[in-house]
Amino acid sequence: MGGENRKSGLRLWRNARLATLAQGAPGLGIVEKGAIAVRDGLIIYAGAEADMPAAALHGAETVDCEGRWITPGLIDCHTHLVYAGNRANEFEMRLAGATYEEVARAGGGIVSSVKSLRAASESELVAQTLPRLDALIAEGVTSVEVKSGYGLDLENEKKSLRAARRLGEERPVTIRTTCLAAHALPPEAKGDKDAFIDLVAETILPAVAAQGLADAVDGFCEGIAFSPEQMARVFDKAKALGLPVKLHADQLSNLHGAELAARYGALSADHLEYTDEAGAEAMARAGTVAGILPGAFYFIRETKKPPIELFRHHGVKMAVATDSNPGTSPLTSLLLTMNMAATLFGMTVDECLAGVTREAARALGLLDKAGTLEAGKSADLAIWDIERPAELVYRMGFNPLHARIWRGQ
Ligand code: DI6
Ligand code: FE
Repeated sequence: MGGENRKSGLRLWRNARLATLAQGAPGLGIVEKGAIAVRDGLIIYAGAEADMPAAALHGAETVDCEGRWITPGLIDCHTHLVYAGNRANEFEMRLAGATYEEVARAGGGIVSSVKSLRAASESELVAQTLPRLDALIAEGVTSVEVKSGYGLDLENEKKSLRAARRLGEERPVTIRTTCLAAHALPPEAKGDKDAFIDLVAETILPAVAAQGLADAVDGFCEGIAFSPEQMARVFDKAKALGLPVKLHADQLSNLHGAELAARYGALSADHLEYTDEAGAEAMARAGTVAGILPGAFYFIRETKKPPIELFRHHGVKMAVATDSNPGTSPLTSLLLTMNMAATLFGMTVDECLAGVTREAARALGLLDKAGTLEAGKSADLAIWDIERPAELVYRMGFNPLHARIWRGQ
């Protein structure tokens, strides 16, 4: 019996304190004397140890957590992790007084990362990205969204998405890919945004969809990028191809990107510094998650904060993510990101922790598989050497991860 259970991959983590983040549970869904049972990589029980169906677990491979806290594995639901080189030079320009928009208009910005990415092979891209992914994984991250958007032509967008998929073969982590071809105008488009949007909608998206390279479609709706009308064309095509959408919205100005995203039933609208009440209402009605990205706000020294209070008031779910990218958020710590969301935006500990677990899963369309400690979900766990969950948000630059479990391993 015991031997059979071992063979069937039955595993038990006991003597733990759980922050289940279970849907409908108050706060963090805390269980003080908890246990988690896992079979074949899926959670079959998460709750009070005393209530566990003990007989069925006889002979399970058991880990005594010695009172440590277990949360769902963390989820980074917005990254541009795949890129080549870096933009430390632009950081120095900005320190000397240039703004992010000025650097972009002077031919730096996203376009300089496009040059570097086009010059790199797929294997070089993977090799350059793995240290960033490893930094996330070291803090208990078990799922990561990865966008393209530095290729900006068919071959290089496909190369980026293939590199992103390969990350999930190189490391024990769930990767969700997003095609962000509508990120910036490449030099060869010679200023013709509409023609480039044609290329995205008529060539890049269909090819990427046909090859199964993207799980979703994103765009940058902004004065320095694409208009709401141009993004709508991209979204119409994404919908026709059966791909969910999301949007970089209202980051530097209010083009009503939040409403546009909501109109298309977007999984999430992200950044949102300039979103107004109509935008928050539209997102609430559509069930579009707000992706809160304090790393970019901090790094480009934005002063306008996203309207957290409006999101709360209207019941918009909030995810928290690194936005890891070479230009505006060279950040590979989801723990530090939570601290920023709390300190800079006034999000609570519970909101921050939900933002990197349950709400991040929702923002990726993964809530049925991950993001909470509930039976039926993937056994993605983070086990922490902490006395209380607030420590995960409170510290800066300290990693209390004790162990990380992905799909039961
Ligand atoms: N908004 C951002 O903050 C990043 N992309 C986007 O659409 C910036 C990406 C970069 O500067 O490389
Ligand atoms: Fe981004």
